[in-house]
Amino acid sequence: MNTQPKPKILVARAIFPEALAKLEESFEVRSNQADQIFTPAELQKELSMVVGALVAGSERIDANALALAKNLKVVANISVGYNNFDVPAMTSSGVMATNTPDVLTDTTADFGFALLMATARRIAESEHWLRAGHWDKWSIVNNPLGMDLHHSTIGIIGMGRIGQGIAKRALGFGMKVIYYNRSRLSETEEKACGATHVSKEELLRTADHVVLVLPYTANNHHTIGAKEIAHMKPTATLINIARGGIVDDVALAKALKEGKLFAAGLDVFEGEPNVHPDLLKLSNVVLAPHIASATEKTRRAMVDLAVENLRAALDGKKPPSLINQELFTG
Ligand code: 8YV
Repeated sequence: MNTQPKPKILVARAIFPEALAKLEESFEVRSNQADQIFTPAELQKELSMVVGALVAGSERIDANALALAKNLKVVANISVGYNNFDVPAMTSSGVMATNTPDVLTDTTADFGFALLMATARRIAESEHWLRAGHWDKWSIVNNPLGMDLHHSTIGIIGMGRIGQGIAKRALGFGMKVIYYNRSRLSETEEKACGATHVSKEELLRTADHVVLVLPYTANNHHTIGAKEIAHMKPTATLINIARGGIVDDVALAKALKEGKLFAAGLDVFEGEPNVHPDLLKLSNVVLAPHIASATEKTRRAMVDLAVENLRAALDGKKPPSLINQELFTG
């Protein structure tokens, strides 16, 4: 019989019970199934007691969080975006950082497209109109009239896996696809999604629908603000499934209110889970609570990949989605 004590890990947010039960076979798990988000002081204390942790976007892993974490080897994010990680601080503390790419690409691209359709065709607003009893007042001209997707131009900012997934869906709608990305795709990749690389300004000026799918970094803060919105067509829609902070929410609310943009669809917000009150007052914005990856199948796959990353790191193997590669020397 193995009498070795099981290594201690932290599961910082609620996960699927079967995944937790499986972890408990190999680890002593400090779990947070009550899902009360830790304060920074609580997180620091929790991390000081474990060798590995599963976290989500709600946990900021920085020098402060790591200050007492003398035995910590790995923090596995249940998320592809990792702007909640201070990667240099993790690397200098010798803590492996991992994320969950690929498993959520199609689900997130589906949602980006759904949000675009809901926004351009005013689906949420129409439902409110129906529920408010206005249907009997319908007419050819007095319906919530939307904007077409088919044969329009979609402009995608951030052309990674999810951006390319959205482009491929857009092709099925006969849309012209233009994109702006820090580095241009290869010719083969561009061909696969029928996409043409343009400057950010050209994209903003010519797209009927602008979709944001870029990762958040300090350099990307307010990629879309008043100046950028001023370049856009007043008939255009803006979709943000990337991260809060990429759009200046105050400038966006002002533009939507003043009719400088047709509509916006937002899954992410500055300071979420709070939403700027100016956005809450508007009818030409579709608001979603950061659910782009939220299907049961995909959330399970994200948890499973995060667990795989954690187990590999603690077994001395290379985690499949290691971010700070320099920490693996094996
Ligand atoms: C997560 C996400 O729901 O993967 C991402 O980058 O934004 C979402 O899938 C969220 O970050 C929870 O950790």
